[in-house]
Amino acid sequence: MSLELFGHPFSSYTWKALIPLWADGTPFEFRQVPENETNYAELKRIWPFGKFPVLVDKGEVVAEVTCIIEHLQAHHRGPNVWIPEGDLGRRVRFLDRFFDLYVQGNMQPSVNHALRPDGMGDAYGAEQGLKNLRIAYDWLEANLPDSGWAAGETFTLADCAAAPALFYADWIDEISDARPKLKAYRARLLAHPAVARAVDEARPYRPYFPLGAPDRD
Ligand SMILES: N[C@@H](CCC(=O)N[C@@H](CS)C(=O)NCC(=O)O)C(=O)O
Repeated sequence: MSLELFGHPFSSYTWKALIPLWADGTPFEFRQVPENETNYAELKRIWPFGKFPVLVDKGEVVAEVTCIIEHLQAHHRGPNVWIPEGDLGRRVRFLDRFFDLYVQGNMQPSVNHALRPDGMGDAYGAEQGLKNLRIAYDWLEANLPDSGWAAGETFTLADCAAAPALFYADWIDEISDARPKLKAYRARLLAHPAVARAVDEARPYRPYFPLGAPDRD
């Protein structure tokens, strides 16, 4: 198989790569890490940071999931246009950065704090992250469209980033009825077939969630 994806079914950034692969019907081999020692040793050989996902395309190593999606669009084009041309494409790229940096980036300190050994956490960082996550929620509530996807009518890179970011962010700080547009957008994302598949395939791993997975979704 020419395409291999190293990742984990519960990992948010792995979802971001799986969603476009599945939505396009692109064949690939999934190499789960870190539990599979052979796969993990191979991942660390090709990408010494050991972070995932990483795509390997006939020997070419592509890290960073936004770059993976750009690579898929350039070399394994399917029915979806992940990054359109022009102003729409620039909006898509901006929103992709927004979901990675301002949503995932601000929820991650809470997860890190919970994962660290006693006395080694960063309660202040977690609290600051939560404060900024709520600012990100407010920004999205004010700037998301009432229907469709993050950047308009088509499902793009921005939505691939949004789906895992909002799925897990809601577990850390629930998106309440006070933010109806954001809540409805998250629900539309979870109803997308590729996202629903990611949610289902991650289900067995929910006990791993360090803050305790809520009984919803
Ligand atoms: N900036 C990277 C982030 C990748 C990342 O942080 N992945 C997490 C899993 S969601 C990971 O590899 N965690 C394990 C580790 O840091 O060793 C991307 O966009 O691909």
